[in-house]
Amino acid sequence: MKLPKGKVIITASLNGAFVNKEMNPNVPEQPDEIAKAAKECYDAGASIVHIHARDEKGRPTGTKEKFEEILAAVRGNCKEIIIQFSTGGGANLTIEERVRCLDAKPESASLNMGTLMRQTGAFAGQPFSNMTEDIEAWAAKMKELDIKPEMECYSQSMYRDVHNLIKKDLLKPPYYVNFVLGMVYQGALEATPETLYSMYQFLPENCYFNCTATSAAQLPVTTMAMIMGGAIRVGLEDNIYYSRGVLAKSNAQLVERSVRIASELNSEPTTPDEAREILGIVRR
Ligand code: KMH
Ligand code: ZN
Repeated sequence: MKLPKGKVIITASLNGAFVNKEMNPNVPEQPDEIAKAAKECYDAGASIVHIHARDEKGRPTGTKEKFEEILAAVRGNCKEIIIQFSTGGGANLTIEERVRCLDAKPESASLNMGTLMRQTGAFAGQPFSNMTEDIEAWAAKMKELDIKPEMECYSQSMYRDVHNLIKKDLLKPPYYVNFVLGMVYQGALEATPETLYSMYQFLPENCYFNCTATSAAQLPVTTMAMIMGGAIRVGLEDNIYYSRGVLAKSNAQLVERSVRIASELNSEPTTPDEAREILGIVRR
C-alpha cells in the first residue's frame, strides 16, 4: 500500500547496536545524546525515531529502567515525535532482555520476522534468533499494550511470518513492514533497486512499507522507495557516512538530505501526528 501522494514518513535510526563512537563519534548512546538527536531529527522532518538502548559503556542493554530513562529524556526534549524502541536489541542480549523495552510502553517497536546469522566479525555464527513462537508472543504483547509493530523483513521469506500473525489476529491493521536490505546476515537480501521492487511486489494487503538500506545504498535505495510510495528510514544505525569517506555529522544531517530530495520530488515529510493517523499509532 502506498502513502498518501506527496507525503513521506521518515524514521531516523539513531544508534543501533553495532555502530559506536569509535566508528563515528556522532553516534548518540546516552539518553541525553539520544534526546538531542531525536529533537534535531524532528526539526529536520522525521516523524519516528528508532532507538536502541546502551549502558554507560555504550554496550547494548535491555533494562526497562534504561528504556524509561530514554523515553523520558526524548519526551522532555521533543513532545511530538513517535518513539520506536528496538526489540532487535543487540547480539549480546537474551530474548528476554530484548523484549523488556515493551514494558516502557513506546508507541512503536521493531519486530524482526525471522532468524538470521552474521557471517563475519565478532558475532559470526551466532544466530540473531527470531523464532515464530517468539514473534507471536511479542506481537501479542504489542497488541495488548497498543504498541505498533514495525515488522522488519530481510527477505520475502519473512512474509510467511507476517501472514501467520495476520491469520492469528495478532496485528491491528493497517500493517507496517520495514524492508531491511543490505544487512551483513546470511538470509538477508542485498540493497538494490531489484530487491526493493521484489519486496514490494509480494507485500501483504493493507500494509504500508518502510525501507531501510545500509551503507552506501542508504541514499539511492531509500530515495527509490520514496518514489514508490514508501516510508523511509535513514540514520547512523544503518549508515555512518554522509558521502564516500566522509562521516555523517549527525542523524539530522541524513534526514535533512532526504527531506531536500523529497522536496525536489514534490513530496514532503509527514508530521508525527499525520504518521500516527496513517499508520494507526496510538499517541501517548
Ligand atoms: N540493525 C538491524 C539488524 C532492530 O532494531 O530491530 C536492523 C534493525 C533491527 O533495526
Ligand atoms: Zn535497530
